[in-house]
Amino acid sequence: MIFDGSVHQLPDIDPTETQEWLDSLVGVIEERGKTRARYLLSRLLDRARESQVSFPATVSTPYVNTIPREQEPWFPGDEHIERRIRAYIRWNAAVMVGHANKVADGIGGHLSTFASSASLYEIGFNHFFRGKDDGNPGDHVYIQGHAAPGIYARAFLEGRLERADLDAFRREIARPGRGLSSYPHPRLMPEFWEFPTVSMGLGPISAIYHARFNRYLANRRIDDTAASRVWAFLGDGETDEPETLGALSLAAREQLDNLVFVVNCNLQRLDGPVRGNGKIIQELEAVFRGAGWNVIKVIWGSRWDELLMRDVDGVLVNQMNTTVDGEFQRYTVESGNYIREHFFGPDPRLREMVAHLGDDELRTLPRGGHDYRKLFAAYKAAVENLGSGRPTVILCKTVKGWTLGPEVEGRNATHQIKKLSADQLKSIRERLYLQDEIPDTMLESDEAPYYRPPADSVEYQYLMTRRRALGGSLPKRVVTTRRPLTLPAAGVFTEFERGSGGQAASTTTSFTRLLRNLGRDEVFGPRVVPIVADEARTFGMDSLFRELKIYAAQGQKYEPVDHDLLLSYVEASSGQILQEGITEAGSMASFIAAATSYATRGVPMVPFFTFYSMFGFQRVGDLIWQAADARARGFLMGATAGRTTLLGEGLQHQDGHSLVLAATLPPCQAYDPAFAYEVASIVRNGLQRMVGPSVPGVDPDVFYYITLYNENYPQPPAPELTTIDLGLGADLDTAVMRGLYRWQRAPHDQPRGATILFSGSAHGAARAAVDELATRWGVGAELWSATSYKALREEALAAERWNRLHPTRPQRTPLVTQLLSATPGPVVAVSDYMALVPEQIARFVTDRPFIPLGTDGMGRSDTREALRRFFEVDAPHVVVAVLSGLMAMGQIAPETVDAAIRHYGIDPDCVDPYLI
Ligand SMILES: Cc1ncc(C[n+]2csc(CCOP(=O)(O)OP(=O)(O)O)c2C)c(N)n1
Ligand SMILES: [Mg+2]
Repeated sequence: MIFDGSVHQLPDIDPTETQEWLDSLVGVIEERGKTRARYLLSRLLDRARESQVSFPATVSTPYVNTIPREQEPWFPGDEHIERRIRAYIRWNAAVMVGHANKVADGIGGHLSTFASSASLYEIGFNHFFRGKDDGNPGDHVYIQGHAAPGIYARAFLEGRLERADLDAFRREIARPGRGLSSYPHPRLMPEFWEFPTVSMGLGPISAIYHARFNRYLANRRIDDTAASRVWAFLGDGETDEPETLGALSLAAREQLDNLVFVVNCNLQRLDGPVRGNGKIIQELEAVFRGAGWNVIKVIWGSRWDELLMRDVDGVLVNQMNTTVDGEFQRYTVESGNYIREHFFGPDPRLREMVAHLGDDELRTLPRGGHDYRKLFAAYKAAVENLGSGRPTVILCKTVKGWTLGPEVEGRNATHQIKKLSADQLKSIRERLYLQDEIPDTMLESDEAPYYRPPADSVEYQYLMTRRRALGGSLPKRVVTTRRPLTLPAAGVFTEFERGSGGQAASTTTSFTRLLRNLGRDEVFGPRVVPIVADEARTFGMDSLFRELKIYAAQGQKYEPVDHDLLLSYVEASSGQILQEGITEAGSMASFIAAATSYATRGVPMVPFFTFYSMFGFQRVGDLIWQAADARARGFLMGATAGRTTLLGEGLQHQDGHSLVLAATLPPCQAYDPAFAYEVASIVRNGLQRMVGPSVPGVDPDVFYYITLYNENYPQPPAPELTTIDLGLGADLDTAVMRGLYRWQRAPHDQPRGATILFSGSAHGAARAAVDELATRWGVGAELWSATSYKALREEALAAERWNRLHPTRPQRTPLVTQLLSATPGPVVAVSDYMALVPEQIARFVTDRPFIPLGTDGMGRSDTREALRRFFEVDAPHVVVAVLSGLMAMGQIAPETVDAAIRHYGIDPDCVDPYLI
C-alpha cells in the first residue's frame, strides 16, 4: 500500500532521473497548460496500472462520463419504441398524481422524482431486471419511494393495473384492499411491492445487506443466488442519510459485485439544491471510490460528445469541472442564450465551440441520465462487472421534473408540485409528442385521460416481449416456498421445561442454549441465522463461535489468537453467525434480509438478532418499522434488558422503555419472560406461527421481540398443570402466549388477599414480597406471570371495540379481565420497565385498585439492589404497594402502610426517581 506523502520517507536513488521527469512536467504546464498536464498524468497512471505498478486510486475523475463514446456498446433495443413507451408512462404517472389531487385536495404524490428517473427505470425494465415468472427469484429491485407513480404507470401499461386502480392512488380506504399505496409498502400491497424504501436511507442499507445475505445463502449452500442481482435506486439528497453511505465499505469488503446502486442525481432534494455550492456527483464519486466501489458516472448525453471531442484545450472539461451544481440547476431553467452567455460565454474558445448551435439546441443539450444509450452502456458495464469483486454505483445526472414543463422542471419547489393545470398538461403532451394518442378533445374534459397502447400496438408488444424475455413483470411479491423448512424436533425445547435444577442461570444464557439446540437440529438447524452486533460475549454467545462459526465470505485467513481455546474465534465461509460488528442498523438490515427470505427467495430463514435492548427500538426503530412493513418474520432478542437488571452501566445502557416502543408496532409480538421455559415456549410457538404450516385466521407475517435478562437465578421448572390452574384451564403454551397466567397460588390462611403480576426479572421482587406479605402483614398474595402486556391490551381493545360496534349482541369480556376477575384483593404489577408497560391493562381491571410499579426515570450506575430500591420496584416497595391497595379497599388502616414504610426504611420524602 502507498499513502500520500510516503515519497518523502523514501530515499531518491537517482535524483537526476527524478529531476528530468519533474522538468518535463513543468515544461508541459508552462507550454501547454494545466489541463494537458493533468491529461498526461492520468495517462501515466493508467499505464502504471496496466503494468501492475500499484498506485492508490485517485478518488475523483473529471466531470465527464466514465464510459467514453468509443467504448459504448451497441444498443440492442429499439430506441424509438422505447421512447414512446416511456412517454406513455410519464404521461400516465403525471395524470395519476394530478387526478388524485383533484379528487382529494392535498392527498399528495410526486411528479418530479419519477420524471427525472423515468429512463433510469425503463432501461432496467427493458433490458436488465430479471423477473421471477419462471419460478426463480430473479433480481431484487429497490425502487426509490417517491418514484412509485411511475412504477404504477408501467404496471398499467402492462395490464397489471387498470384505470380504476390508478384512480385509487393514495385512496386505500376509499377502495379497501385495492388502493395503490403512496409508496412501496409490502404491508399494504403484498402482491406488488417487495421492498419498503421511502424512509430515506433505509432502502440503500437494506440493499447492501440483502446482497450480502444472498452471498451468505450461497456460501452456506442453502440457495443458489448467483442469478440474482440487487439493484438499489436512490436519490442524491438521500445520500445525506448516514444509513445510505454508512455500509458502503462492507459492500466492497464483502466483494458484492452482485449489487448495483443507481443514484438519481437530479441535484435537488425537497427544499432546494443538494450541493448548491459543490458537486454532488463528484462528492459521491470520491466517497464510493474511496470505499472501493466501481463508479460509473453518466453525466452528459450523447450530444455533448461532439463538443467534448473538439475540446482540444480542455476548456470545456474545465468549465464542467468548475461549475457548481447550483449553477447547473439554474441552466435547466434558463434560456439557451443565458447558457451561451454564462456557461460557454466567458471563454471565447468555448463560445466558438457552440457557435453552430441555436439557443434551443443549447437549452436542450441533454443530461446523461436522460440518454438511453449512455444509460445502457453504464448498466451493461455494471452487469459485466460481476466477477470483479466490486459493487457498482452509477451516478446519473438528471433534471428534476424533466419533461414536466418550465414551471416544474428544475424549480426548487418541484418536489412538492402535485397538480397540473390544463395548459401544463397540454405542454407535457406536446413535449412527449402524444398529440395523436391524446387529441385536444380528450383534454377538454375535466379529467385528463390515461393512455394505454392497444394490445396489438408495437409498443405494447415490445413492452411485453421484453418483460417476457426477462422473466416477467416487476415489481411483484410472491410467497412461494422453493426450499421448505422443517420445524425443529420437540426435544430441542424440553430441557427448559425442567428448569435449571437449582443452578443459577439467566434467561440470556438459557436462550443461548436454546439457540445452540436449534442450530444443532439436523434439518432445521441450517435455517437459523444468529445475528450479533459485536456483543456476543456479553450474552455468552461466544460459546457458539466454534460450533456454528462466524460467517466470513473469504474464510479465515489467519490463525486466531485464541485458536487453542475451546471457544476460539472461528470464521468460515460456511459460517452461520452473522457477526456484524458495531452496527445495529446493519444488523437490522441483515435481519430484514433473512426475515423476508421466505418471500424474496422462497427460502424461509429464521433470524435471531440479539442486541443490547437499549440499542434496539430506540436506536434503529425506523428499521424495525421497515421490517414490519416488509412483513419480516423472525426474532429480535432484547438482551441486557431492564432498567435495574443491567447493573452498573448507567443511563445510556439501561433500558426501561423498549417495551413501550415495541407496543407501537402492530405486527410485533412483544414478550417479557421471566423464566427459561417461557422463552422456550415463546420461541417454539413463534416458529410455529411464522414458518410452520399456515393456520386460517392467523397472520404469519409477524416478528417477535423477546427481552432477555442477565440476572442469574435458579430457573424454575414449568408449572405442573395438575397442581395449578394457569387461568381458565389453559395449557402452558396458551397461557404464556396470551400474556398472563397464574404462576403461584396464594399462601393459605391469610386474612386478606392480593394479586401480584410480575414480568421479566421483576419476579424476584414479587416472589420475595409474597413471603413478606404472608409472614409479616397477614396478606396472601397470588402470583401471576405477565409475559405480554401488549398481547393482553390488544385482545382487550379488540373486545372493547367489538362491544362498541355491536351494542345489541352479547358483550365480550376482555381476556385479562376474565383472568383477573377471580383473583383476590388489589392488583400490583411490577416490572423492570416503565410503569406504562403494565399500565397497558390498567383500564381492564375495573373493580379494584391497579397499581403499576415501574422504573420510570433515567438510568444510573449502581448495584441491582440499590437500583431497585431507587426506582421503587424492590420487594419492600411491592409490599407497600399491596398494602396501599388494601388500604384503598378499606381492608387495612393507613397506619399499617405507614408502619411498613418505616419498617423497610423507605424514605417517603426522597426525590421521585423520575425527576432526577
Ligand atoms: C428519513 C426521511 N426523512 C425525510 C423524508 C422526506 N423526504 C421525502 S423525499 C425528500 C427529498 C428527496 O430528495 P432526493 O433523495 O434527492 O430524491 P429526488 O426526489 O430528488 O429524486 C425528503 C426530504 C423521508 N422520506 N425520509
Ligand atoms: Mg434529488
